[in-house]
Amino acid sequence: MSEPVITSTCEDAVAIITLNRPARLNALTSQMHAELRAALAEHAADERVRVVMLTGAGRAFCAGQDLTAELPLGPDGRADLEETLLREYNPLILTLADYPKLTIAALNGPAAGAAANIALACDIAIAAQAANLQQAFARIALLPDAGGTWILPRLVGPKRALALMLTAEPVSAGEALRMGLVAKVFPDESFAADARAFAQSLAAGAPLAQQAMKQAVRESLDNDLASQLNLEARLQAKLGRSDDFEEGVAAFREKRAAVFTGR
Ligand code: T3D
Repeated sequence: MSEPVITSTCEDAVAIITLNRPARLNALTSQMHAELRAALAEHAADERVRVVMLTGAGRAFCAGQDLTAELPLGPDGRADLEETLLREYNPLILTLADYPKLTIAALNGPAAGAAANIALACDIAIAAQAANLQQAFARIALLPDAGGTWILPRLVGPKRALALMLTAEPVSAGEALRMGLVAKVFPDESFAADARAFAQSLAAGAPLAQQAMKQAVRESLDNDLASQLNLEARLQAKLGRSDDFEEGVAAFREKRAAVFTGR
């Protein structure tokens, strides 16, 4: 049996999945996809886990699809990339979009190709100063996949998205912060500890409210204002009946930190 290519740990409500092929800059293979699917399913089902953080071993987050792996071939003998996308990348992006816990992409270094779009599919991305995001696809005569053509125009606008795709230039951590692609940038030396502390702070939040925020933001992309106001009212009605709302208000009145249970 081959050695595992991801590691997965869980501590204090935070699960950390680490892509672990540092000599190949953690490039994605079928084996890595399978292990990633299994780890995400395991953490989704684990009641202790509130936040799942995805990061990379070594100096990179991930260099996208492994360009040295054997490609599936179509009947014409040419590479059949659709097969890989339908089998591996598309289900991963849809899993992240609907994931029942908060997801953080912790960019310890470069995120290139599909990896950049996997990072953007997580709920929030944070970066080390040395990290960058690169729509590297144009360099190998492909278009961005793994949801890149869907999410980038929504995040940065169609013109800027197309420029990032056409130039394939890396976006530095600082620029990604200014563009809103990442939420925080931490120093390289303390990144692992800072990322864990950030994940812990989110894990201390109210899970039902966090899930409702994810749902509301996602649905806002297709809703008009009136529908979105109704959605907010429906979701807030549910949250208002939660133990966590009572606890949040009690903690405020008692001037103490709230302890949320997700009920
Ligand atoms: O099924 C399908 O294929 C469709 C799906 C496509 C999805 C995609 O993700 S397509 C895009 C694939 N990714 C890329 O095009 C990025 C390729 N990598 C790079 O451009 C550069 O490596 C980086 C900009 C990410 C980092 O550059 P640098 O100079 O810091 O490192 P390096 O020297 O290029 O890489 C270090 C090693 O990792 C090197 O191996 P070596 O020479 O030391 O033995 C390099 O070959 C290897 N490596 C880097 N990226 C990949 C890779 N090996 C396999 N696959 C890679 N993607």
